[in-house]
This record gives sequence, C-alpha cells and structure tokens, in this order.
Amino acid sequence: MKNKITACPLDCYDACGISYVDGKLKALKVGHTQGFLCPHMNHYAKHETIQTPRYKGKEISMEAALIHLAQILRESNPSEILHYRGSGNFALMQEVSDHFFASYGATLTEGTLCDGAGEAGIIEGRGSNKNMPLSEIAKSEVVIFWGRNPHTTSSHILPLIKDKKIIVIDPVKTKIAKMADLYMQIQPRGDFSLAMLFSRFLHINHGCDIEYLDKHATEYEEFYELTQTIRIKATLDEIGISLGQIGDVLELIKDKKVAIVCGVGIQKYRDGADIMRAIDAFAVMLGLFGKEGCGVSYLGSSREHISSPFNKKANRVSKVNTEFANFKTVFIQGANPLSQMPDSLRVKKSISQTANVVYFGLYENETSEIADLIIPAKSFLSKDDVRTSYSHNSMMFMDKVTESEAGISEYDLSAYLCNYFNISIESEEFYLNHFKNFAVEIDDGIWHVKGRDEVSYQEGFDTNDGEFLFLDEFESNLEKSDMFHLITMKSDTSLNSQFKRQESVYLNNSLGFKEDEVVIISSANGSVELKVKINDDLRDDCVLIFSGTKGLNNLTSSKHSYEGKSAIYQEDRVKLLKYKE
Ligand SMILES: Nc1nc2c(c(=O)[nH]1)N[C@H]1C(S)=C(S)[C@@H](COP(=O)(O)OP(=O)(O)OC[C@H]3O[C@@H](n4cnc5c(=O)[nH]c(N)nc54)[C@H](O)[C@@H]3O)O[C@H]1N2
Ligand SMILES: Nc1nc2c(c(=O)[nH]1)N[C@H]1C(S)=C(S)[C@@H](COP(=O)(O)OP(=O)(O)OC[C@H]3O[C@@H](n4cnc5c(=O)[nH]c(N)nc54)[C@H](O)[C@@H]3O)O[C@H]1N2
Ligand code: SF4
Ligand SMILES: [Mo]
Repeated sequence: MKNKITACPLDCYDACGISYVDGKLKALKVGHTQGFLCPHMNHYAKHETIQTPRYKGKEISMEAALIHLAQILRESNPSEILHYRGSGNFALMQEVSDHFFASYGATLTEGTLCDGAGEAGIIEGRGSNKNMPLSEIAKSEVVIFWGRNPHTTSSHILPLIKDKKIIVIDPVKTKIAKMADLYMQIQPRGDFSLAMLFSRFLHINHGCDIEYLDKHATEYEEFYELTQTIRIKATLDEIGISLGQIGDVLELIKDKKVAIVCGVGIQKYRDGADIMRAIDAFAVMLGLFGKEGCGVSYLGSSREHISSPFNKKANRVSKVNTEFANFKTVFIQGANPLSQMPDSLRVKKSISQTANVVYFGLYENETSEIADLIIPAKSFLSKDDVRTSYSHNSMMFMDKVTESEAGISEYDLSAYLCNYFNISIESEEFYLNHFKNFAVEIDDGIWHVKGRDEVSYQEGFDTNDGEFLFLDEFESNLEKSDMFHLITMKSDTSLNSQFKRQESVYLNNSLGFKEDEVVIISSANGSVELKVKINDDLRDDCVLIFSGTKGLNNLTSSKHSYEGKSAIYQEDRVKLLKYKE
C-alpha cells in the first residue's frame, strides 16, 4: 500500500514532508526534509487536544456549537465582529475562514507579530522580499547566522552547512555560536551599528564589489559617507565588539560565497526595518545578490507567486494592538492572543469587554480559558491542505492521513457559515486545486512553486529604477540605561505557545540570583514572577524569557515598529527585583 503523505503544519522555516505509516509520523527522505523531523513532530501525538466543544463551560455537540456560532454572528452587526487568525497552522486552506468573514462584512486583521519590521526594511531596499532558499545556502562557503538560532528554529539547515565557515552574531551564545569559527556576542540591538561599520571598513579595505555597485547600487559612495557618521570606538565599546573582530569577519568572507542568514531576533525593535536594511546594504556592498550561493536569507514571502482564491476584502485592524473592546464578537482561530500578543494585561482587559469570544483551536490555553464558545479544530492529520515555506520554494501537499471524530476543519466550518448566511463558497477540492496549480514537479515527488527564482535579483532589484535603495539617514538606537535588555527567543520545547512551554527566566550567574529563586521582572507595561535558571551563555545585561512562557508578554509593549506594522517584543527594557514573601 502506498504511504500517505502530508507535511508539518507548524509555523516554521522548514515545512518538513511527512509520511504516515501505521499510525506513525516519519520524515520524508527526499528533498529538504532529509529524513528527520524535530521534537515537535516526533512528539506530536503526546499533546492532548480539545475533543468536545463547550459553551459557557458546558460540553455540547459540534452541531450545537455551530448553531450557537451562527446565532452569535447573526445577533451581532457585521461591523461588530472581529476575525482574529494566528499562525498556529501555517497551511493555505486555513484562510478559507477569511473568505466567510470578509464576505459577511466582519473586520479582519493586518500587521504581524512576527517578521514584519525586517520585511519592511528588505522591501524598502530591494523593492521586494525574495528569499535566498535553503538550496542556495547549501552552495555557499561562509554562513553568517545573524540573529537566527538554527538548532532550535530551523534545524534542516544544519546538515547543509557542515563543511562551511560559520560566523555567528547573537547576544546569546547559542549552540551554533559554540560551533562557530567566529562568534560575536553583540549587545542586543547593536546590529544596526555593526552592519554600518562592516560596510565602512569593507570600503576602507577596498573590499566592495565596485563593478556590481556601479550597475545595481550607484549611491554607494553616499552610503559610505553615512557610515562615516558613526563614532567607531565609542560605538564598538557600547555594542561589545572589537575592531579585531570586524577585521576577522572581513578576512573570513573575502572573495567567498557568503550567505547571511538572518532571523527575527534582529528586528524585534521599533527600528527593526532599518536594522535589516543596514544588513542588506552590507550584502550589497559585497555584491552578494544575484549570484549562486550568495545572498541574504530571512523569512521570505511564503505566498510569493500564489494568488488567493478567497475573498479577503475587508476592514482591517492591527493584530498588534487590537482594541477587542470595540467589537461585540471576536472569533479567534489558530492563535493564542492572550499569551502571544504584546502587552497581555491590556489584551486581557480589552477582550473582557466583548460580549462573545469564540476560540477555534487545538489546545487549551489562556485564550480557551476566557472563551465563551470553544470549537475544537481537526489537526492537520485529519484534513486536506497545502503549504509553502518562508525559507525554500517547495509546495507541500498535505493529504488527510487519518479520520478523526473530534473537531471540525476550517473548510467545513466556513462552508457551514457560508451556507447558513447565503454566501457563495466553492468546493474544498476547487480551492485545493487552485493552490496545487501553482506548483510544478521538479523532481520525483518534489514540487516547487512555479516562477520562483532560486537565485534572486539576477537582473537587479525590484525598486522603481532597479537599483538598491540605501538608507540615507538614521537615528542612533543606542541608549544608555541601567535596566536590562529583554531577549525573547524561541524555545526548543515549544512552538510559541504550543506544546511544552518554558516556565523560567534565564540569568547570568554574575547577577547574584540563585537557581530556582523567584524574581519579579518588570517593565513600563507590567510584571511577571518567574523562577530563575542560571545560564552563562547570556550577557550580564540581558534577561532571557523564551517565547511562550506564561506572563512574558505582560512586559512587552503594544507599540508598532516604525515600519512594517510589526510587534516589537524587545523594545522595552526590564528590571529585576528579588521576591519577598
Ligand atoms: N522550536 C521552535 N521553533 C520555532 C518557533 C518556536 O517557537 N520554537 N517559532 C517559529 C516562528 S513563529 C518563527 S518567527 C521562527 C523564528 O526563528 P528565529 O529567527 O531563529 O528567531 P528567535 O529564536 O526569536 O531569535 C533568533 C536569535 O536572535 C537572537 N537575538 C535576540 N536579540 C537579538 C539582537 O538584538 N541582535 C542579534 N544579532 N540577535 C538577537 C536570539 O538570541 C536568538 O538566538 O522560528 C520558528 N520555529
Ligand atoms: N514575547 C514574545 N511574544 C511573541 C514572540 C516572541 O518571540 N516573543 N513571537 C511572536 C511570533 S514570531 C509569532 S509567529 C506569534 C505566534 O503566536 P500565535 O499565532 O498565537 O501562535 P501559537 O502560540 O503557536 O498558538 C497557536 C494556536 O493555534 C492553534 N492551532 C494549531 N493548529 C491549528 C489548526 O490546524 N487549526 C486551528 N483552528 N487552530 C490550530 C493551537 O490551539 C494553538 O494554541 O507569537 C508572537 N509572540
Ligand atoms: S523542523 Fe519545523 S517543519 Fe520540520 S517538523 Fe519541526 S516544526 Fe515541523
Ligand atoms: Mo513567527
């Protein structure tokens, strides 16, 4: 019998292919999955899912839940309904509910809790966000991991970089930092200055690719002048980098194929767009675009070259500082905003002022706790879908591999609502085929999104004049403060708030706290009490709390990045206080 094939639905760079054999999930050997999955998928079945719908705390049947949902919606004016969809499942059919809610006249969201600031910086410079895929990183000679933690968040890159020189720029001494040929334990948000100084010294050392710049980025001399406005010694002292390290990096990458692999870590700040754009500019000075094995890899657009078959025209409000209180009914799908949105205390208060909160998800969490109506979703194993990735060009088909009694799929829920309210909707197959039509088989069983480049920007950039647009001004983002930097990186035990969540705050030993002691961490937005774990991989000016830790977002602000409508989880500094009984 042919094995059934699907793919991991999680919001992750890798988008692994999976075969389902005798009730077990196995990694595909072909393509980017390379025969292994990460702990999330290896232990997927262990996590208890919600089995039965509930209304006001009482278990009800799925039929009754759908009737309640339709009634709640009918009794709300469309303009009083908010559809808030997160990225708990990253596949394309998840958006079918946008179609119902947009057609009904409800409000949808815009902006991002994730990568928006960095993406805005990329688009300003290059005119588009075309990624350097994994297959190109594999061809490079030197890889710079800049605010990316591959062992935790993107492990399928690791087998591809075994024989390469590795440089790591990260305030936390991660596993990849420990293996690196060169590691720079930079002060958080010091990356803007570092990138500018890299460009400056590259120019001084005559390392710029002038032939390339004369064609694709002619304003480079002006940009070099801008980099000269940064004071070298004071800035390097402040961000914890030495001149020698800058020289060593430039030496290591000289005349090499270089991949700069960035993660979201660099851009969780108000000026995240400028930071990413300064890193891009350094890559341009090196002439890294449009060449095999060279470039900048970030979170590319997983939707590039794929149009949506769904109606998505709607009023939108930001998902960063959503004022839930402005709505009577809030429908939350694939998200846990009470934990993962910034400024949790504000979120809780605002959402408590709505009449109806509907939660459509897999797991119990802070959001299911306060919801009036809970509708369990079917997991990816029991529904058909299709997905793409933000780090490679594959399209993965996700066939239903097993039946399940519990839960309902996004398509079935949306079709029920469309039928109830007389809104037109096509068949599930129609939409699946719509997406699959964007794929082309490039090897036996391996499908790519049609029309995507493996090597992007070969003909120059997608700006109006085809040239890279350098920054022409900036404000220093370095501020002296006796408060700590908050680092909120991803945990290897959880996928944001799914699975096993962390419960501690991590501190450098020199701060004088003891293992397991409770401390109060506070910011301008709120506070949280957590047990201490000592970790000397951290700088002594940093407090690390992993994404998904309960109460973490009490500390973060719901301000947006200057560009990109993105949350900025590391903008606000924090204080530490000993806990007194
Ligand atoms: N196991 C696991 N995997 C995941 C996720 C998860 O929760 N768990 N989440 C998924 C999602 S939604 C996303 S968006 C991706 C994100 O994956 P990554 O892009 O790897 O993101 P982070 O772990 O947030 O941060 C990456 C690194 O940035 C560093 N960093 C923090 N601040 C700074 C800074 O100011 N400068 C520099 N240079 N580095 C800094 C952190 O220490 C960390 O090592 O991962 C996905 N994969
Ligand atoms: N402090 C801090 N906060 C952060 C971050 C950080 O680094 N630091 N990271 C941010 C980032 S990058 C992201 S992407 C967001 C993620 O934040 P969210 O989008 O809220 O994602 P999750 O925490 O993974 O919660 C997703 C929920 O989706 C549900 N779900 C899973 N699969 C399905 C499905 O098939 N159907 C339906 N209907 N539901 C499903 C599960 O019940 C799960 O609870 O968090 C952001 N918040
Ligand atoms: S590495 Fe990412 S895509 Fe692969 S199984 Fe783990 S979470 Fe899923
Ligand atoms: Mo994310």
